[in-house]
Amino acid sequence: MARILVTSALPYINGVKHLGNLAGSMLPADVYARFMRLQGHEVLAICATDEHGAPAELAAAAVGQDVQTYCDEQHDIQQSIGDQFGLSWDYFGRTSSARNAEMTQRFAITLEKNGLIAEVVEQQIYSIDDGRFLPDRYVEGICPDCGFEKARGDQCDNCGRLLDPIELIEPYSTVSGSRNLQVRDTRHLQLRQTVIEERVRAWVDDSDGWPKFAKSIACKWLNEGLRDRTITRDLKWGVPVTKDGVLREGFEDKVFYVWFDAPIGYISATREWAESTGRDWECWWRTDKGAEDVRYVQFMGKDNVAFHTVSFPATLLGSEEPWKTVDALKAFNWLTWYGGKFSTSNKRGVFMDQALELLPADYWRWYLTAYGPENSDAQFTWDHFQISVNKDLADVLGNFVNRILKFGASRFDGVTPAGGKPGEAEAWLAREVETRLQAIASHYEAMEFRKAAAQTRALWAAGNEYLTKVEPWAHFRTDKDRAALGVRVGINLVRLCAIVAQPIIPEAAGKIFKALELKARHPWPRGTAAELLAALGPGHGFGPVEILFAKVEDDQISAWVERFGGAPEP
Ligand code: B3M
Ligand code: ZN
Repeated sequence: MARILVTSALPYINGVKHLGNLAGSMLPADVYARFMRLQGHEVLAICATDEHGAPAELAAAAVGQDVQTYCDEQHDIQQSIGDQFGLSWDYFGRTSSARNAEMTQRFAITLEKNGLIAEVVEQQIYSIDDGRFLPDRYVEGICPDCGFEKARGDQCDNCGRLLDPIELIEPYSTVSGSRNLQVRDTRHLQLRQTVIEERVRAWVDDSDGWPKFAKSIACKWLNEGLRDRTITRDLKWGVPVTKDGVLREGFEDKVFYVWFDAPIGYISATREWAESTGRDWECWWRTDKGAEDVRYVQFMGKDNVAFHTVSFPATLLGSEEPWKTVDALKAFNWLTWYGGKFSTSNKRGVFMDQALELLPADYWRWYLTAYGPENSDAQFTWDHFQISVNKDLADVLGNFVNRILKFGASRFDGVTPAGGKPGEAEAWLAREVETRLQAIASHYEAMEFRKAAAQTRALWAAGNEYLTKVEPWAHFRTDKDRAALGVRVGINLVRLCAIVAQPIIPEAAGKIFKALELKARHPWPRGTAAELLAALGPGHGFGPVEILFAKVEDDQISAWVERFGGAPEP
């Protein structure tokens, strides 16, 4: 039994997340955590809302709330939607917690002691009409690279380039729209990544467990050479910058940059989990306190990789303290909305709360795992969604489970019958079960979620194929033993199909277990296929299953296309 720490990129607080956010970090983290728990490992799954910085301030201002109230509300909303999606975090924290402020300040002080933080004077845009500096998203203008007219101060959404606000052409304030701006000097702290570059490089080179995609992104950044990075901002909302226990002189109106305190949130959230449950947190995070045998796995979208493979490790390694660093980092591509962007700011696409208004979580969990943006971008379209869930969930899984349970209930009174000798069909099925179970487990181990889903579906498909081979309904009158065997083996196969479905569609799996009069959760199957297919012997009761998955109908799809649109805006 291993100890596995799972974190998913922390969702920004600025509104309910869209399906792309879910597919690229929170959902695969949950599927992985669930699988590992079923394997008997001790899993700690940590997530939190990422609450600081310009995005939070701007989102609060847009709805006329003060930012603390806004964050309190949005945190609860995201937590509740996560629960409804079955995201089984052990703890869902907040980066605005007192713990996180304390840990962030402590890291900064340690890094400074180690010569890795420098105070510098920088040029930033100051708005005379707003009476404030305009960091990051507080300023927009024309992208110097591609000419896009609404490039943000930190990044151009059109060409993806990271920007410095003073590079924008014809900048204006997003607070007031004012163009009455100046470039002024302002004092900031920089993390001297250039000093620690070689250590980070050696650490990345050493990492052999990372999936290729994440590693290639990390290497790309390292090859371009690291730059010192400003880790403070002229903002009010964030972790205050302290020194010797008081606000740092000259930094009274500044806070740490959101990307400095957010990953530290993984640690502080673990600590809060420990404090609230009377557990130990250091055995998860300090290699001198037992964390050297933790396997730490991170999940995130590709745009977050640099922060997790370079900046955050620079913080951890630079502290010269024995912090646990990531062992395997799984990065995802984009889920696109008809080839275009899902967008929080433009409300384009389907958001997590809306998705649950349309269909239960398992439909989305299945679709986003089986067809997620894993090795390339993946396109969400309503048609593809409809075809996929109808086929996989209703036709393949639902149909198999329903057929056998219904027939068994009507002909064998809802009790697994005795009789019959396993033959060729059962031998074929046993081989099938053995290969699929092995494949599913090894794909999960390798964090290949689409492949794990495809093999899961293949096992369900084997169920239908088995029934076609043995046709218990055709033999019921002429050879009752033969029909009995088909039903008994079929029911055992239903059980296995539900067991392997648990990581992705836990609710449906639970319904099947209930119909089989079994407990709600089952560890990963162990034993030979023949044993597994005989796990429920004669005399085991079962009932009909509630409808597992209703088909998504054409008129539903038309209504949703109407409501959400069916193509990206130009
Ligand atoms: N809040 C999510 C994002 O960029 C960002 C992740 C932080 S992880 C420490 O979508
Ligand atoms: Zn651009």
